[in-house]
Amino acid sequence: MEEIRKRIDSLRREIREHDYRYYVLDDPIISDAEYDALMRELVQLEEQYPELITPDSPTQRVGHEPSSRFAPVVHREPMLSLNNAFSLDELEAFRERVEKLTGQPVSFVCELKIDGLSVSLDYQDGVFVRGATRGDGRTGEDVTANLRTVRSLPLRLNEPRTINVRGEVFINRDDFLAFNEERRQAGESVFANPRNAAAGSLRQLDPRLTAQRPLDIFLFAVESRLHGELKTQGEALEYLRRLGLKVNPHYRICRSFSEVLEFIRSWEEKRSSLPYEIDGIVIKVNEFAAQRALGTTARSPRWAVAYKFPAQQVVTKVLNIAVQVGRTGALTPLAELEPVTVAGSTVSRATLHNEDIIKSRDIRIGDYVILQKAGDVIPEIVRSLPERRDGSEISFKMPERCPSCNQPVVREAGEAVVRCVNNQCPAQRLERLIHFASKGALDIEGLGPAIVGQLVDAGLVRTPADFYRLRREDLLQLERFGEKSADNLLAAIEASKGQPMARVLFGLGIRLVGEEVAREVARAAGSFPRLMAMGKEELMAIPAVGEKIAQSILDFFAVGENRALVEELLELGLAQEEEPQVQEQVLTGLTFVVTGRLEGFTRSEIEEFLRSLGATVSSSVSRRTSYLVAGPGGGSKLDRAAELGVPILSEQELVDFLAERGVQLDRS
Ligand code: 0OX
Repeated sequence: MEEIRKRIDSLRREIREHDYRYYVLDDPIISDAEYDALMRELVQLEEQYPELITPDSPTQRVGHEPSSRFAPVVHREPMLSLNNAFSLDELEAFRERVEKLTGQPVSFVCELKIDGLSVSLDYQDGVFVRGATRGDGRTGEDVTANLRTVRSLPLRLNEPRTINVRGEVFINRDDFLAFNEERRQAGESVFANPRNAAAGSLRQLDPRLTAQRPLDIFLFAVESRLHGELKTQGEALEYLRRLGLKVNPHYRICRSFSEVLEFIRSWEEKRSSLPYEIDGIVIKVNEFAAQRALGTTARSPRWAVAYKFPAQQVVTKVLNIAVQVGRTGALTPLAELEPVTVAGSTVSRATLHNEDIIKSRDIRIGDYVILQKAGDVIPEIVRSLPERRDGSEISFKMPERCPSCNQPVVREAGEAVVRCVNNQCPAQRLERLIHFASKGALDIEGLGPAIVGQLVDAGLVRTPADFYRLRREDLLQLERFGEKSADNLLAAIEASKGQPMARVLFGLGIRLVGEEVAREVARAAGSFPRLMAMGKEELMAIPAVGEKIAQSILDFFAVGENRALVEELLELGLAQEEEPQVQEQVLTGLTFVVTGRLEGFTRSEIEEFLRSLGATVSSSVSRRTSYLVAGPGGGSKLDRAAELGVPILSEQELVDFLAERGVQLDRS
């Protein structure tokens, strides 16, 4: 018994830790399958020994505690989670239970299990008024402002209904890869998979950042109040679609269980052809009457089950753990693997992200490890196989000095990343030069990593400005350079002088300044001299620039060498002035709330526009609100504004208000 109690305690501790990493940090260190295994072991033990159940056991709640960063939302109906079936046997058990409990034949609806995060949406008189995460199933987080930025989420339904619906927010695989690449290039940490990226994006504190994330949504449930007028899940899905909500088209109503099995089989094969990740199939009893008869447990409905696809895992060996120094100085451990094929491609390397992950997964050089392709995207080392060790394995330790420049590295408090902070570090310099010439930046044809390396080794190039001082005779001395290739490269370098400021800015490799941010900053500043003169407030007035980005830009230009580089580039003829499009900040100090339906814009467009003029935009009316902008269907915000004496502007009045301040607001 004591043994059991100990095991239960240790499982609970482990699960809590993983919950925290998964839900709070968006940075899990074990696979879903492993997590499920821990949870199942705990559930089984508690079933055997119910006297050991405590109210704070992870089995006693559905999800995670809502974080205090967002306002809590109590779900009118709890957001249930799904029981999993990991084998066809377990699926068969589900069917038998359903048949036994209903005592009659039922039909099923099979849906793709979208690998994202569940949300609840409230529409009032057809207008999207609130959205929340699932949280612990009873209380979630108010992420309305962030959900408003999801383009496929209609802010108004086709019918003026008051309704609660549920769905899954996710990111397409390609969008995820591009987004991660952009983060990598901007020196930011990358997400392990699309699900984490979606979760992190939806729980951004600044909706302007969420707006730049490629979030998407599928809806799959209506509140039970509608179960009178709608008789089946199939009808509910059709109805959601009629309302204008996005419903995944690949669902099927199955009259028999063999059709369910056929559906599962066919999607196991086809899943990789979908643009988004699915991690299984959800099987739901179709008839709402039968659903009601089956009921729910505290955690999940008895009328539904999630069949989880087996993860694609293989075993391979870690030959070495190398440490790469990135452009921003981040040291990243990289496992070099004995090449294996997993989910259709050969993998010989896998990032280990950071030291903490290597420690927690206990991965040593020489270990056999389980390699998984999470949803066919990025290969990931899930864990080591200690039972296969022979004693020759070597523990990994992050070097205390940069492997390139030998200067001491630093790890900032609260950060998992170790950095080389030596601006002169050769590895960083090389990466910065490669980045400067790369496709998203100056896009200099023929100036790829190998040639840049050659130029650096020959002592011809130290900073990006040196590219523009290369001479024909310099290149001709180099191996593999003939007259033609030298001329071509010089022409490509010369041509890059015409690239817009945004690309040069991105090419500088300022931390947190990705392509998109660089475009917005360049547009707002108009020129480098103006940008270098901007203060923090001014920078932060640019949509897409939050405090961290503003600080990063200031830090960059505070370094004399960086300013000198930009000045040299300008002298060489790069980034010549463009028309400044900087908006005068005529609304600084004013707070706006926008409600109801507007004619010429979406609400988020008008909000972004107001912000670009210096206004603060809030989602609720308070004493601090300067103006409420209200279109038809405004609802409760109008009452609140009237109550507090907050002036209300119609759309036309807003246009006039802005015109008086010299700003033209064009309806499209
Ligand atoms: C999904 C998905 C998730 C309704 C009752 C319990 C779970 N990830 O695609 N959940 C549900 O259903 C809810 N359906 C789905 N398709």
